[in-house]
Amino acid sequence: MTNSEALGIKKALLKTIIQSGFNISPETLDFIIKLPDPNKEIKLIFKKSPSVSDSNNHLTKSLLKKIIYKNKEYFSQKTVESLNDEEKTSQEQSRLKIENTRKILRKDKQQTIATTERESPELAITTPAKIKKKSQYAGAKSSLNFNPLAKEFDSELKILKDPTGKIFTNGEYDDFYNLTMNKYEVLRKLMKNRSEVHSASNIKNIIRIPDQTEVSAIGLVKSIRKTKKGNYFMDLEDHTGEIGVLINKNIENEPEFKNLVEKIIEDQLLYIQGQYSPNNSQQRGIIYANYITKIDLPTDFTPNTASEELSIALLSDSHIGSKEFEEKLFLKFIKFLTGDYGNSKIRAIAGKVKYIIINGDLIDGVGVYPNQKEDLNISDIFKQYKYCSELISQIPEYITIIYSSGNHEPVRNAIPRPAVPKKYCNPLKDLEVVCVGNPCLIQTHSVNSLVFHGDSMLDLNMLVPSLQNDNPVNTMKELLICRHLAPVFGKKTQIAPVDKDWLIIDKIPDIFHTGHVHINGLGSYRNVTLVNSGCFQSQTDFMKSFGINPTPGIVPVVNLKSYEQVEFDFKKTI
Ligand code: D5M
Ligand code: FE
Ligand code: ZN
Repeated sequence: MTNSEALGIKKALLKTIIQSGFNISPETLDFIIKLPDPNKEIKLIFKKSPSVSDSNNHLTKSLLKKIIYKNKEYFSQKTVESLNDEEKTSQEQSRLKIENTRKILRKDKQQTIATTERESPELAITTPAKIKKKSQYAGAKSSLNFNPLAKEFDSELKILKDPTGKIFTNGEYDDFYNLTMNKYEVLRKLMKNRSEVHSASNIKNIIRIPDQTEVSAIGLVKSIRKTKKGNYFMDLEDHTGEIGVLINKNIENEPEFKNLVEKIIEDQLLYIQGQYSPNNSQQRGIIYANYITKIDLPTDFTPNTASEELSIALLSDSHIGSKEFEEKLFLKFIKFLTGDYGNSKIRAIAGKVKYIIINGDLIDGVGVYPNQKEDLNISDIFKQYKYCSELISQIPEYITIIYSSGNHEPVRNAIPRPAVPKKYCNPLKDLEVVCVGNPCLIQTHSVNSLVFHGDSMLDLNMLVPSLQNDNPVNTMKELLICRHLAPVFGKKTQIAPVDKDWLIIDKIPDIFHTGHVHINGLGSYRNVTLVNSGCFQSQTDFMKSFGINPTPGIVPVVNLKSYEQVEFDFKKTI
């Protein structure tokens, strides 16, 4: 049989399985394919599945074995024998796999984690941990092949800010007006906290001044353009009026200002100091700016730290249900969490993971973009969640999972977004996954993480030439500098007109976590840890059309005590 024939059979079989309402892992599918008559056997498996009590339409390998053993008389001799053969070889295979992992880990010079340490024989892994539903897992110490530190500590999670249930809107003009006023007032207050910003005048008062005078103002950028002579001209407005501001092109000789000016876009709040020149030959007076600043972060920000050596794994954009979902990489991540992956050093890091944040696009959803159906292998949203829960149920119970909504979740597209309603993600709720809105601020063991899917980052990257999709950390920095998660209004990012601006970064987070771009990045800015998660989905035609080269399978883990950041690239290491 050629490879393409084998793939054809596999696809047809998968279709039958999904159409029959079953979810299946690739491992189980590979096993079924190898049965003497897979098409016949699968129908029999469906028929006999109710005979096994934990049959929940998730066709895992262990369930499959139970069904076959329990109904031996119905299945062919060869099928039952193949089960026995499988049993014998599986231990050997898992040993080989682990050997292989270690070899690759040692060879791979580019890996983020040093694997020079030798594996101690007593820690050698023989069989993968079998962790079923969390409720079944509780107290099942023997399920884990290592002794995770995180298991010793209770979870300390607080949701500090969550828009869920507080973001109703009529979509009327008043709502937009209130939103803008609230944004201006709160940002202005933040700007005034800067030591050099104490004497800003209302614009209405500035335009009444009859003589040339040194002035300062705080306003939102209404428009900005480059003049024929290469200077910048902008209209700045506050709640009292509007004024023209000229920024001399010579500012470009000062790198610090050039960097700031080239990133000025509409709707940002600025503080301007300069010489006001009343209306001479011009229609109205203008300010010749000699100093400009955005709100920014203070230079002396000190992050909160956990008192224990626990850490947080930051995920997003797994797009479960998509044909391009990288399930194998996701399963490797789960193995990492259960201590079945890598050497003792890697397992020590895995054992510290106490929290996982899933920052949106956990599922691919349905009807998110035109013709999405063609890209899905699970086209029912409930089944997508069921499949998610099958995967997530394998994560050890002592890890707290927080799930925030992205643009693929079954909630509104405009930000801020509420948490996914229980009716969709019930199986996840059963696993005690904490569902929250987006953006949200959460506290884990004293450390505050600002969780934002990242919708607006693409707008910023499009408008500012020096910001690019393949370096999301720079865009994240800019959001912090603007102290706003969507500093430009009216572009691709849909912003809901609610009366309070949930997108203002008023409280400085210790960790700032985004996703959406599908390209991972790690960094820091003024002691704030910046993480863009990347994804678990390989390139779709949709991404290709936007020139996005995704980086699937990389998981950043941040230590909550030391802020040490480690990236696990599950694509590289096995
Ligand atoms: O976004 C998938 C990828 O595609 C991600 O890298 C963002 C990018 N994307 C999504 N929508 C757009 C638009 N409208 N323009 C440019 N790039 C886009 P996801 O949210 O996972 O569907
Ligand atoms: Fe996504
Ligand atoms: Zn997204």
